[in-house]
Amino acid sequence: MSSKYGLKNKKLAAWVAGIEDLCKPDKVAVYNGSKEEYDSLFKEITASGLAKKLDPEKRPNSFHFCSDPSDVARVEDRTYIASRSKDDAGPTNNWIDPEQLKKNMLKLYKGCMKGRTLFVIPFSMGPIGSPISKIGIEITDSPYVVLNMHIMTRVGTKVLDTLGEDGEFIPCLHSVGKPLADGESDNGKWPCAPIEQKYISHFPEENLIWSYGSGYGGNALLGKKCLALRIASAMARREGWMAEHMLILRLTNPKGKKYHIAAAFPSACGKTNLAMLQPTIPGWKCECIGDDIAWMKIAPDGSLRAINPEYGFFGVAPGTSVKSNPVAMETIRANTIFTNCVVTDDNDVWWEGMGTPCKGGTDWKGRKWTPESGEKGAHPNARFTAPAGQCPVICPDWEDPQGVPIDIFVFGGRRTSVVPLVTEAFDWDHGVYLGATAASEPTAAALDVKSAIRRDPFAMLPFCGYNMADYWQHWFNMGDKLGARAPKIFYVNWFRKSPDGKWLWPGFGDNARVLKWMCERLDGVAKGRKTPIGILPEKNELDLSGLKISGGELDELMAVDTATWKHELDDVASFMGKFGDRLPQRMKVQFDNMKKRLSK
Ligand code: OXD
Ligand code: MN
Repeated sequence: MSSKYGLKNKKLAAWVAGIEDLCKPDKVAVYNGSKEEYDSLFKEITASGLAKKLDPEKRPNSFHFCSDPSDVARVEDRTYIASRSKDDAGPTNNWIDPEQLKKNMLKLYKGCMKGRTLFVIPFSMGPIGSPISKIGIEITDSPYVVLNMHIMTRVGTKVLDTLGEDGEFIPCLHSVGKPLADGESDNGKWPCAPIEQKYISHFPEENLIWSYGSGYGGNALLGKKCLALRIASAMARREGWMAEHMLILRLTNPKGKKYHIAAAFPSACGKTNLAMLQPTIPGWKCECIGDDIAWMKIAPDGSLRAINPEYGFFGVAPGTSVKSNPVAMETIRANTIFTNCVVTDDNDVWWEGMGTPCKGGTDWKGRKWTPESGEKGAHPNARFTAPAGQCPVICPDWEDPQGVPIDIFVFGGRRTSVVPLVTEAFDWDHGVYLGATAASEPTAAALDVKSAIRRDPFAMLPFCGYNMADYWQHWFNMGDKLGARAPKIFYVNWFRKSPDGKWLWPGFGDNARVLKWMCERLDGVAKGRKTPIGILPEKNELDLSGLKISGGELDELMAVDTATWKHELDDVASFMGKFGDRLPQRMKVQFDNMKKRLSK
């Protein structure tokens, strides 16, 4: 028997009925994921003024949204991990008692969808039917969310068919938190709730997500950061797999040998650029599998297999140009949703750092704008949402349900000093230490930029759904299970500067030279040299052919200064101290070993 909305899954039918009763929408619609439904929803919301259709000659089938100025990014202070015990959330997460949180949020949810449609979005994170994939259902009252989820995940009837009558799913409840009075409409304005009413809540012990008050990005597209990282990381620990904030790429050498690399970097360190890298070294080819999240399981043959659970890219627009990322520019040429960019007078999009001039248009706040206006036209976190399948260098196996075998893990951050271009970990445990101590400098706006570094372990600081110390232990455990099949681990820093402030490394396509060295280490071709912090390339091992870089610059790029590294250890010690006796013993051993090596 199916429910009144044709939902055959019993748990789903009961959940939808309960939420309808609580939130009191005017209508309920189950999103079937067809092109017709996508197009007709866009027709409706362009007519309402919420979205603007861009010139189809310049940007076919693409749309632009302006959000509310109070709703432009992930809100980390309003993001909660509600486990029963505070210690299980750990010192790096915002914790609230789950009972209390539910009480607060139920009050907000009561009648919150009045005047709106409640959409039910069935979605799969990962190829439908893959042994690594998971099914989620998002209930939302935001058409913006429906349309973005259509691009970012696999949605619709095919997911419901896979779910069947008794299948398991992760319930994700979302509301913009702006009920409408009788006869009231949004009048084309982005609906959301004030900041103190925004909640992005995770209940990892129940695999449950409740989000209220924000319609933007990771706060509202619940498949991404909420499910695929925070909830999935907690599930992965319980079930013995890995959910990581990592891009995935395939590198092929001139002989046709393939290497698969998964890399974790904090936000604003060029993850999407690396995922779409075009090597400058002849004969090497790079293909993209994912740009933000990797789910990995140990296969029966002992290899670690990774899938990209997403179906699209939700990328930062400002700074994306033909020079910085030509592949991304090609990916977003059509069928793309833009948010908070400039809409030009000739009805295309533009942003700062696009590399082309703009005479004028409408800024992200909906005001007339010209380059002389004195303010940025696009919000710094303006975004594009584009189908991954449109990426010209998408790997032919990106949707392989079995995933790709990972050979190399890379961690990194943005450091203008101290950290060399590339370091290889001595072994798995040392690699876990490198990931755990990853740090980055903020890109701008910090008052004391020189000393301000943020420890962002495994780039998971805002995304780990449980105690970070237990997460490190999980990494040690995975290494034990993988044994000789464990990927090699490296740490990179593309951002080192000379004392007079010059970038020492060209970055972008030239980063392939560093990846090449990693592959050669894997194959035992490059020898490397031991230093107290790890293995660095031996002189002449890095392929610099055709690059203008002096011997002196290379020495600076690779320099390991023991005094500054000892100083760095003080900061690591105070960070690790936060975790008390939950800190894994093996992490303490790694710290002590590092200290000993630096004192020799
Ligand atoms: C993202 C992030 O948006 O990591 O992907 O902040
Ligand atoms: Mn990310």
